[in-house]
Amino acid sequence: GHRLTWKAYHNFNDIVGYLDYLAKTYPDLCSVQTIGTTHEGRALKLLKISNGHPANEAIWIDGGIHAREWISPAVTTYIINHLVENWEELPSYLKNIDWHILPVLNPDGYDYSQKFNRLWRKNRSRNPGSNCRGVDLNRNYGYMWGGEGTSSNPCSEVYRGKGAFSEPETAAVQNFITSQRKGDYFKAFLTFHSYGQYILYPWGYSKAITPDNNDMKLAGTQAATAIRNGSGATYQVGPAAILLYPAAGGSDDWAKGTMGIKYSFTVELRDTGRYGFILPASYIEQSGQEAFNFVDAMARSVTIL
Ligand code: 0X9
Ligand code: ZN
Repeated sequence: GHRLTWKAYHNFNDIVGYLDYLAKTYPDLCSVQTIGTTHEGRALKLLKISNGHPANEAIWIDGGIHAREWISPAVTTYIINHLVENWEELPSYLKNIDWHILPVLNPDGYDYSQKFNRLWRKNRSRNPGSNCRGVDLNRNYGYMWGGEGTSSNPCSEVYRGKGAFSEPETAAVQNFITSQRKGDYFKAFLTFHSYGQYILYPWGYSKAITPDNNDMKLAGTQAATAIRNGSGATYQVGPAAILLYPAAGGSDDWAKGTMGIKYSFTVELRDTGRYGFILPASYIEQSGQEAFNFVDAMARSVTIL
């Protein structure tokens, strides 16, 4: 294991090596857990950062569910680095949280996008009866699975899979989150994508508005303000189906609708279209700082100050 730079996009093995390095270097703060195994046999490794206080609440962060959105694993590892390397100086509302961070939820797809097809989106599962590979993992979660904005065609970029949680990656997330302390241990569920500069919250499956829409809007707006105060970048805030498009089976809807995690957000990172998915690595530091400011604002919003 070893540290990472923020000047290049790293491959999956290097990212996992970084998690292992942290667990070895900071054993009182960091631990690595394998929550599942992909179709191609890669371990889904999650980093827990915690001071071990039993009263802590938790925040979930994942990245890399869509293979081609390389900025996402880059910023989730940036967030990890920022938390761990500055731990002693962090405010107590950040230190009294159990952080569960999975930087690469779709490592098979990520690897494929680095080696063979830069714009690959799905995982790499085989689909019986079809020559097309892969399921869109953000159409495979169990809340309103199969609805609008999804496809039953294995060749589609938004193929939902043959059933909810049919994929090892989504099943691993479901198993892990349901296996954690019950009650409202998880205060927030945050998932990083690109691109477009949006802070999205449920619902994604339909344009229906949640009963607590105003709470989500407030937390989202405060986070957008924190980002803007940092870098000047503008992030739009709103319900996913309205601001973007309806798409069912997303992880954000499942976190809120099934798991009851009130503050569930999808962040679409930089940029607004100039480079799109092919964002140059020179944007990692700036995007990482924006994502950290987002997470910091969320942690403030969801915990008692
Ligand atoms: O379509 C998606 O999965 C996300 N956009 S992306 O361009 N990164 O693919 C948006 C997901 C928003 N949430 C839901 N629709 N549930
Ligand atoms: Zn995405």
